[in-house]
Amino acid sequence: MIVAKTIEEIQDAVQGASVTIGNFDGVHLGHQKLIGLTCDKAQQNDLTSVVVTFDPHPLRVLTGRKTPPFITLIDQKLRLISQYGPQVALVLEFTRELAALSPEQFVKRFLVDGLGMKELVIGHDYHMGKGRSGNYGTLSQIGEDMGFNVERLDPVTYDGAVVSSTRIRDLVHAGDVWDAMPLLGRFYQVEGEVVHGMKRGGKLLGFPTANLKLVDELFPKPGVYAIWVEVDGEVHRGVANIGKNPTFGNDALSVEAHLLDYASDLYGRNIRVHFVQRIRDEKKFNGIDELKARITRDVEIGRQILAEPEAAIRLTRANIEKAAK
Ligand code: RBF
Ligand code: MG
Repeated sequence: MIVAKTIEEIQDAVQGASVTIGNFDGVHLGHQKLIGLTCDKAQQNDLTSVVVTFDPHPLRVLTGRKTPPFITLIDQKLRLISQYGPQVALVLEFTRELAALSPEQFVKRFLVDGLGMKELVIGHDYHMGKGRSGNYGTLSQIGEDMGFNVERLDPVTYDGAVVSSTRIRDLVHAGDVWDAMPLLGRFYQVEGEVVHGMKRGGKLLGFPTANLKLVDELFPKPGVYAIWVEVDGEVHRGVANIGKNPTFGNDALSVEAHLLDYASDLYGRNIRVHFVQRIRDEKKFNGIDELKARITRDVEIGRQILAEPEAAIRLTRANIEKAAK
């Protein structure tokens, strides 16, 4: 997948495109289906498949606020999008000037003149342009004038409710990572660099942890989780604690992973943490021995949860395949 930030970079390579456009936060089942259909239409009509998205997220620019925390950061989003097969991702810088364009202006400049768009695939609730005035109806009309076809997909539902970034954010925020998994088609994941923590874990407790460098993204609510940890493409079992370590009274939130059966230290390395299931709330213990005993139990529970890796991995794959249809 080619990643471009401007039309100029790809204009010569893309002469005729099948396009889907959106924020795609989380690259969830609904997004996966949009991207899949965009690729199918490209193949059928001899076009280039292009995913158009924005960075920063329009909400950040338009509200000036930091909330909500997003499910995916841009690099992670692009890596996930690439798994669903588009040839090009165009990441347009979202600015107030861009937001002020009418749908006609935006579509003409970027999608029609820029990419030679012939097919546009949009989600059921898609809106774009100044005052969000571009919707399925107005875009179809613009398409008739400018020579492209618009297809709107019905919402993807799971368990009787629409799959949406908001629903996934709420689940993860509540710690319900296991329930977010089928909506994402994979476990909820965060990635980042391992930084130096409080140095208590290994020596004092006998459970060394890799502390993630925190960036502005969505984390499950404080508590203990069974996790998979990816290090350089290898997958390890682990348990994570998210919280302020009330037993020791830290001020700052930390996200730390204790890897089962893996002893090397991970400082400076990049790891990806997949949250499988929530085990319990974080607690203030009366001393180190009580905390150690409880972590020992967490590790046992973690092993049980992760005992069937194949089954868990098959489950995420099945969801991805289902979404691709
Ligand atoms: N610290 C707490 O104060 N309360 C907890 O309930 C708690 N649970 C933990 C569970 C696991 C599986 C791990 C790895 C750590 C936990 N910790 C908890 C964090 C512990 O205090 C921390 O790893 C050390 O203080 C080193 O930073
Ligand atoms: Mg640590």
